[in-house]
Amino acid sequence: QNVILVGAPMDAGKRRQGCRMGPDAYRVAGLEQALTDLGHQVSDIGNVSADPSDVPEHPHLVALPECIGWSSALSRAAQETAPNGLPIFMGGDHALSMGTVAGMAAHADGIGRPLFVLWLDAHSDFHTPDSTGSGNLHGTPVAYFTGQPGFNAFPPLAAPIPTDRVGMIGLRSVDPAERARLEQDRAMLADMRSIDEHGIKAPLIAFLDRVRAANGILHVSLDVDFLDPSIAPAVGTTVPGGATEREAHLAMELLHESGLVCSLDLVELNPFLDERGLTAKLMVDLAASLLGRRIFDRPTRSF
Ligand code: DIR
Ligand code: MN
Ligand code: MN
Ligand code: MN
Repeated sequence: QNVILVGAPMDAGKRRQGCRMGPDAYRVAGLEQALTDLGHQVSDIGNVSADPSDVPEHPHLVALPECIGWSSALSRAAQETAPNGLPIFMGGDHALSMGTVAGMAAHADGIGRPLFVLWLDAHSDFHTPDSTGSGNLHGTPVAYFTGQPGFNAFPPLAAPIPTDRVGMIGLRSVDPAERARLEQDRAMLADMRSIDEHGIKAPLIAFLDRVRAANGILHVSLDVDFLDPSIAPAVGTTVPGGATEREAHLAMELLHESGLVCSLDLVELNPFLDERGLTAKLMVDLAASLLGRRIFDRPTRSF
């Protein structure tokens, strides 16, 4: 398979800085080699930069013009790379998904297949510019690409994604305004309790069945804080009680087996907060599992 690494050193989606170093951390941690070793044709096209924007700064929203500039640039990067392989967007903070998902949705629309989005995150990132208390736009991408109101300053969506094509797994920090809106909506929500009760396989397979039944393709957006902070400390918004290393690998292996994944965001890695590259290396290993790394094929004789 062709895999295209796209650097997205976006740091504008929140106040705390450091995610701009993410793409280089993935390069240093050996992402390209790990995927090449699996037999893929991997190319690293370098880093995207934000388009200029003439929207004025906003009194409450952090770095609004820069976030808009990243959205258009990354939407274009997605539409340019997706016809040639599976793009991996090396972030960068989670506001980058405004652009990558919008671009992938336009691509999917062009090939006549619905785009589904799997959001692996402690947070639902379902604030609108009107509901965000922090003003950090990394808390808003899902609301944007599903066409919620309040995003008039942002690039118009070629193909808004209906909320019933969104699955969220790993939730454990949802603000009241997000929760109120999610409860009205039709996204598939698996909070940490669901994982505790049913394991991570059950909600994931249920969602993948939805994608397959609709002949869809799947964009995966992996936020570092999906993972438990004890194994993934390099993120500005740690929330205790996250996915374990084994749960995360199982999810990646099931995603690989599904054959449905068309694109991947790796977001919120802040290498400035990492411990000897631990988090960067774990994210590389998870990407490798998603791209086919496994111990044995299944079914195997080993039970
Ligand atoms: C948080 C953002 N709910 C906010 N969430 C994060 O600022 O509104 N997403 N960190 O991953
Ligand atoms: Mn997020
Ligand atoms: Mn998060
Ligand atoms: Mn918040």
